Amino acid sequence: MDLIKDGWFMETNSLWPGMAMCLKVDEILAHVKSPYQDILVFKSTNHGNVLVLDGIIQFTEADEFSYHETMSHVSMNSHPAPRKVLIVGGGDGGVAREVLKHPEVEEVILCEIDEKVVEVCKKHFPSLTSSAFSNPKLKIIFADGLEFIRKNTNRFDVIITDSSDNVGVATPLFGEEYYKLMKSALATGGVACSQGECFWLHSEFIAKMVTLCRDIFPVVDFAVCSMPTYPSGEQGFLLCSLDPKTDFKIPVRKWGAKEVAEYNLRYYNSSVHSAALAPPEWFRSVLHGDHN
Ligand code: SPM
Repeated sequence: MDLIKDGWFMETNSLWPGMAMCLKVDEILAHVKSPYQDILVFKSTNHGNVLVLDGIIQFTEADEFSYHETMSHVSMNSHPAPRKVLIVGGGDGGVAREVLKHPEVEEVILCEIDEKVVEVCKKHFPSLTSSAFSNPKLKIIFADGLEFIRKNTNRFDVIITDSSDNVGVATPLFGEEYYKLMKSALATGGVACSQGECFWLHSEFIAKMVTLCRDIFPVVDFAVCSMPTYPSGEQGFLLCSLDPKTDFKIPVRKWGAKEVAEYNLRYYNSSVHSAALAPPEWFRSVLHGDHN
């Protein structure tokens, strides 16, 4: 795969046909093949260091906080007491960094399949990894996420699946079996949040996932955040709750100026939380199943 040409990294994929994100490369910092995927880290001229897995940008240092804060705080602040948290994927440490800001948290298990991702991110993304990976509440397990949750029942208050896209190594994390296993691994009233692709590009796929989840969980919703270096500039998150009373639009704990300062937030606050759950009209009909 020729990822870099004339000093530009170009991200093309059949998941976003007819478009490409290009970032100008300053320096290649790492390029290794793990047993699972091709891992590239480069320093870009304008967006900081960039993590690329199998040719797909996972994040840039310039906008990672949008993805990681939304995924973590929308799910965590939708649960009344999130003490035990499982992160599946997320070997870059971004979600762990955010989840560990919640004072209620007692234990976080990060289950990452690819040890090499953790190793590379420790070296090149200290702003994501350093606080989280030195926190005694965090335990990293190198294992297949689906196999790990299969062995756990009634254990976690929140499960966050921070996977790469629905191709290659992450595909099982988008299937019915995985969602049923998550339901069993969640404790009473548990909340699950998964990387949910992009509503501009994958609305049919999202509608299918929402239907699948509604057969398993009493409450299902979808949040979005702005991600300027992702195709179409948006990222979605699929949210499920075992508690029929959960309303994802209304955070259980309100985070305003005090928490923004205390937790060094750059994207999330309670207004952003509710806005993330307010779909545009055309997508609302997709979510409610009355699309053609
Ligand atoms: N911790 C960050 C991991 C990011 N996971 C990938 C999310 C999928 C985004 N899809 C589009 C990516 C295109 N660059």
